[in-house]
Amino acid sequence: MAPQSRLIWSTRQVLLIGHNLPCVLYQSMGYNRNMNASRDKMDTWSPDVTYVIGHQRPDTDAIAAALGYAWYLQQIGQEDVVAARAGQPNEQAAFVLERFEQPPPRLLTGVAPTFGHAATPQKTVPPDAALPAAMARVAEGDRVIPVVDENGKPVGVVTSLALARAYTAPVNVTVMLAQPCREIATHAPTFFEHDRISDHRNALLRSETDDFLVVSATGQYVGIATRRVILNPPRARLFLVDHNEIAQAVPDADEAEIVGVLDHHRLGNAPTALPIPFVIDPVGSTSTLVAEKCQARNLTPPASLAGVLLSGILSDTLLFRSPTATERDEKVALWLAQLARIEIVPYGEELLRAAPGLAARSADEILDADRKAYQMGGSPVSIAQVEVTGFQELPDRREEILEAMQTRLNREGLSLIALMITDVITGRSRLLCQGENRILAALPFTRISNHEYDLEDIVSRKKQLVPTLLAILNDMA
Ligand SMILES: [Mn+2]
Repeated sequence: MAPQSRLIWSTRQVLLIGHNLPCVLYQSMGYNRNMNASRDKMDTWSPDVTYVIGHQRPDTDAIAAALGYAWYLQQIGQEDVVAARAGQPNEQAAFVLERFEQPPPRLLTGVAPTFGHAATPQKTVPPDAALPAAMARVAEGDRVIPVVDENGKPVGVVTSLALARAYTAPVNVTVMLAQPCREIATHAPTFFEHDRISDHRNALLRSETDDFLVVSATGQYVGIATRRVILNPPRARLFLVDHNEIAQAVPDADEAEIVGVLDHHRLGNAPTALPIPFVIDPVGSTSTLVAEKCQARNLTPPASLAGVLLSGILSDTLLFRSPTATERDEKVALWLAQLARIEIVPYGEELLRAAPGLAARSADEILDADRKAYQMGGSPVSIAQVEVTGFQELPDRREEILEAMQTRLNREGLSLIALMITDVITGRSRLLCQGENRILAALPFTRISNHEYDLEDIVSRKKQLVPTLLAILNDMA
């Protein structure tokens, strides 16, 4: 038996499994084990599928656009397209899925290539098999032969080098041929199939091994991953809808292949290796763009999908009251409403009321569900937005929310943190602010009380509030 191989790199945890030959399992470094364990088969991505996926903390438009555009791509003949989501749909999006009896898009919690993606399920030999069994595998072209016991657990690998040595050893040929594989099996570095390759890349570059064993969470043999494939693993194929910035995308999107973008937000995408279809069109919602694509191809979405797309438009445009709404949104919404047999105004009011309000949520949830970071005149600024149906719950929660804002201001070293509270029924907003006094003093809004301002009919963060704050902070810089 070969000497036990040394640990090539330090790990937080090392497990010993197997019985004949100790097999070292390298666990993730600097990576939350619980999070890893929750990455079960359910949300493992496949390299053969294109995922149409919206931004993190999906709202109605992100969910609707993913479902709608995946359907569109399928209709125009693209195979293996799946609608996906980067998290739990918000309450309004959940209301829409239930209202139109649509299953939610497939959840992806991360799209990093894992050892499972790099593994090939090469044929194995049992530990007691005689050497010719392994020799036959080499003749078939395998470089290493996994030795796997009756419980499906690998006990090592037989390399062609080890076989060559056994065959040239000065022993009786009959004895040599009867030797069991386990006796010449050597250790191979072993990884869990759900471990991210990028967490181990540096260690892999330093290792001298070319072949690695990959096992399931319970230690069962999954396959062999070669260094060549590990260093250039299959990537998840993502078509981004309703966002284009990697920072807002599903975790590890920087390790995926972005195959297209359909969006209505500001441009903030990293360069791609290949030319891709990339559409940013400043209409009221991405659902509008999806519906227009269907119209251009004479495709009629089924009533339920039309209802979902209509919801995306009504949600993002606040029933066309937002300054982001365009004539194109209204026009395509009429078409969808007809297909879904829905009256726009009463349904739209019902949809907007499906937002959870302030009373039902913690201050942390209210602040962090939809918060975006900006640099303004060199100062770090964070702006959250929450939709409500009336301000009646605000006085009760005001002090608690302001305290939670102060915590974030200090913790994140911000110059300003703001919470825009938008009444989607009346189309008016309030603003809660914490930050440097010189900034608060320069705010051009009517002060209602300490740290609270009346934004009147401002409802759009990106089109109204951000440009106003940007002008103030740029002036100060
Ligand atoms: Mn949108």
